[in-house]
Amino acid sequence: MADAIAEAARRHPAPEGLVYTYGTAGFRTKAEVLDSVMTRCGLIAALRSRALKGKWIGVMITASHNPPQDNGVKLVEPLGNMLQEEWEVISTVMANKATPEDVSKYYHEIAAQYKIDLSSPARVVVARDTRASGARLLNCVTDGLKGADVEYKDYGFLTTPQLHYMVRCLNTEGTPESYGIATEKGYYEKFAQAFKTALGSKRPQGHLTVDGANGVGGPKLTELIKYLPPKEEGLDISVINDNVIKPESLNVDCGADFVKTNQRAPPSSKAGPGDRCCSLDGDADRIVFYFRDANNMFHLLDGDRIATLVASFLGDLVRQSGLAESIKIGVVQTAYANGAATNYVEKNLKLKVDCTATGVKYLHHAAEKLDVGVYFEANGHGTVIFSADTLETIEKHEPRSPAQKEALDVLSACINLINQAVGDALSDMLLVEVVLAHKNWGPQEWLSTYDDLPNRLLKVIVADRRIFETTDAERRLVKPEGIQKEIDQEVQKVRQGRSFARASGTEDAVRVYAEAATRAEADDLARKVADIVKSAGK
Ligand code: 16G
Ligand code: MG
Repeated sequence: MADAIAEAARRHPAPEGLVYTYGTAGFRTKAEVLDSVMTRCGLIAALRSRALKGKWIGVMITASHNPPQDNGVKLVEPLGNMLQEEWEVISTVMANKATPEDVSKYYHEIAAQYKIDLSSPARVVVARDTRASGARLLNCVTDGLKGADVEYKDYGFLTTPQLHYMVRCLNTEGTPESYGIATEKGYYEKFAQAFKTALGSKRPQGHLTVDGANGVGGPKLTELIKYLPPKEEGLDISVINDNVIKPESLNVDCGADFVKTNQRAPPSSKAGPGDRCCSLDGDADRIVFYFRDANNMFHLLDGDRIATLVASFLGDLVRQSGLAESIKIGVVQTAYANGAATNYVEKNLKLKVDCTATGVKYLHHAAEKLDVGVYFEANGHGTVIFSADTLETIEKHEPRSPAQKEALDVLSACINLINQAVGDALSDMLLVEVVLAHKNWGPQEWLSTYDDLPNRLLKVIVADRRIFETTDAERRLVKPEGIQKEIDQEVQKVRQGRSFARASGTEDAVRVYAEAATRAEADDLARKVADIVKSAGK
């Protein structure tokens, strides 16, 4: 009998001498060397679905904020979360098999090891961002899916969070946990309705400019706007950098990563002083806000700010609903969170803060242990998740006054407005707008809640970044030996100093972060620590 698995792999041979790794955000590299990886991800998705009794598994073709010539792929678990770590390892091994026969052999080995019935149904959903290479790579994926005899749905272009949403909807259809209707229209209707209910009688002030990074988020937002209340009654949005016809402009001089890294607005932005602006990344799972003040000074409102804003609002709602005794809110950050943000959450909001390693899956995992887990990376990835018990408590709660009822209604609407499958720039954007409208705040009031400590992020190129091993949520280096002590000594020389170095999971470099009481001290500390890393990495 012909071996359909080997046949699929043969159609897209692996380039010689390349090593692939399923990293923090899946496989991600130059699009031209990804064909074989895509086909094999199709095969892995088939195995994963069969291992989970035919549940829908997601395959997203995207390279997020990377340059236009890159691409990537990530797999999505049935409830919309990221692929289990064990399967990341399996994916990595599969991606690095040399020959079609090796691929087929490994496919059958995994099936045997996990007692997977290869004749049982497998279901997979696929979507992609707007990169030029997407169509070709999609064909590579579907060749894998056909080889493994998978029932699949191709949603065409979607944002990453929309794909996560589809996966969760398909797997919960017709159950009490039903997450929504698994169509784009279903997505827009769900979030638009929740936005309207969460706003209640409040109206967002002024105008919001949204930078779509010339990626898939732009056209999807334009679609979403059609479902939102008209701008006279709701949110007045203009979308910029939404040119997906020119894929070479993706993430170029625009998008969340550009704004966060350069600490300035995209050059194309025409927003005036005090106007709220936000930028999505190339696959719209990340968002940062910003504005210019009356003196033309640029101010960034990043993931830390979204987390503090949302945590404080949810805290108020829980208290006003009479639920303060039964529901505890916690905030999850990474070491990149500004020290002032951490301090504000602990001292002012009086909420617990957890710190995890970098990467959405680590934060998500930590947030799952909380009643209400608000998790955001400073770079703008994040969302809020509510435990099953908490959802039940909220649902069963009998308000004792009209004020309690009003707060409870807004809280319930916020739960629907938040994409709990994964951090979603569009959903996060609407949530921020709801909070600002309820607080009657503009960006200046939002910024005034606390002052960020000046900070600096540097990238150090070393011979082999893998020699840098960390502990304590990446805040301390255990290897190379002795260098943490040198870093500590530098940190002690500046006021309110904090610094750490960690190997990047997405680039061949070590990242150094430093913060201190003044700009000069932060810059100086970052430089010193970068020097320590450089000499240790020679
Ligand atoms: C990936 C991660 C992001 C993390 C970043 C760190 C996901 C979806 N994305 O983009 O969470 O902040 O990597 O990059 O998990 P780095 O390791 O190069 O600093
Ligand atoms: Mg992204």
